Amino acid sequence: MKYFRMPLVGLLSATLLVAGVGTATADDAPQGSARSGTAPLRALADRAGLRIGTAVDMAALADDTAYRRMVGREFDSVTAENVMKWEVVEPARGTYDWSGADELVRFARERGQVVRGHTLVWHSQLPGWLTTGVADGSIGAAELRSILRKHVTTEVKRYKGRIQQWDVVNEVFEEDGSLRDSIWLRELGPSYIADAFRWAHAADPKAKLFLNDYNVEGVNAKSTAYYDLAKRLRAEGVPVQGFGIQGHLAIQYGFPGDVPENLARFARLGMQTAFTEVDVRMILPADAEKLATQAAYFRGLLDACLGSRSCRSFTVWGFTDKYSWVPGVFAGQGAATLTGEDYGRKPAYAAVREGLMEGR
Ligand code: 9MR
Repeated sequence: MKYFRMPLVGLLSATLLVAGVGTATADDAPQGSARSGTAPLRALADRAGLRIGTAVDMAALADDTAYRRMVGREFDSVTAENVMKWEVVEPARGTYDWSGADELVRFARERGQVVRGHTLVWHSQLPGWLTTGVADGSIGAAELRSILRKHVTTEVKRYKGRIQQWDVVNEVFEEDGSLRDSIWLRELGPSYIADAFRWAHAADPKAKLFLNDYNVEGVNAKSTAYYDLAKRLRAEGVPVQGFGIQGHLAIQYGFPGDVPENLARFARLGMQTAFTEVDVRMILPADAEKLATQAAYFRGLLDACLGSRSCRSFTVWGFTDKYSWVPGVFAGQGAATLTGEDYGRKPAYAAVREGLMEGR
């Protein structure tokens, strides 16, 4: 079985040669052949038995024609970057806003794309009414549990049959492998995790239900905590089918070790794996060497996925630097995606393309 067709160093010099290749065409008609270099990523991914996805920024989708065309042309899986999160869908208690999520599901359906649902239970982007109610004691533990149950059930049912994979719980462990301190753990105890999976499964028995986190690419304390949790939950009959690896990397921290081994151990549990939010940031300004390293990192994660029969979905967290979340959170860092702010293809785009062409 192949994991890395080329050692990272070899790939690095190879990608340096192709730096600056082509520009994006803003043409969502999937024309062209693999050989001429114009076949969209989704056509190549299809041949490799993989879904290639992107997070979608709904404001950009509405306002930016080039962005909209590229989402349709290049990808066959989409994830809502924000519009399926709790603070968006239930801004006031009992008042729902599904407009963005509905729009994305419709967009995907028209283009033959699957949807990854993101995310049901998280410590972040919770509605104010919920966090305030818990903080001031007006929402107690029993009520909080029924609020969570209602949230999971309502959202999953609404999109029943239209979501391929749901990120049921997101980022529930600390780096050392202890459960993350969150309102869910503090108020409900660790059983909220199994409960969330059971509720989601009852609402849509066909959706594949995922754990999802960052810094879990390789074998480490955090990914081992997920492995142990998944093993235990599955032994108890809890419907957990997938392990989502976000894949937010930074070239200054090095490429994570043991990625193939990590995927393999989840596969041995009978689980699916997926890369769910891949981007590779760098300290700005970008230069040819950094972009080549970035390309090698994208390729390293993609090859690990292609090398594992359990991994059928590879999603990037945005495909253009124009709308990337990175510079807003990590000052002085960015250039983390496959194309520049003008949609010009970076070496990382070429590396992903070549990886898909080589296939499994
Ligand atoms: O990209 C998302 C950004 O627009 C939001 O402001 C942010 C809020 O926390 O969430 C970002 O997406 C995150 C994802 O939902 C979970 N994993 C980490 C992602 C990057 O922060």
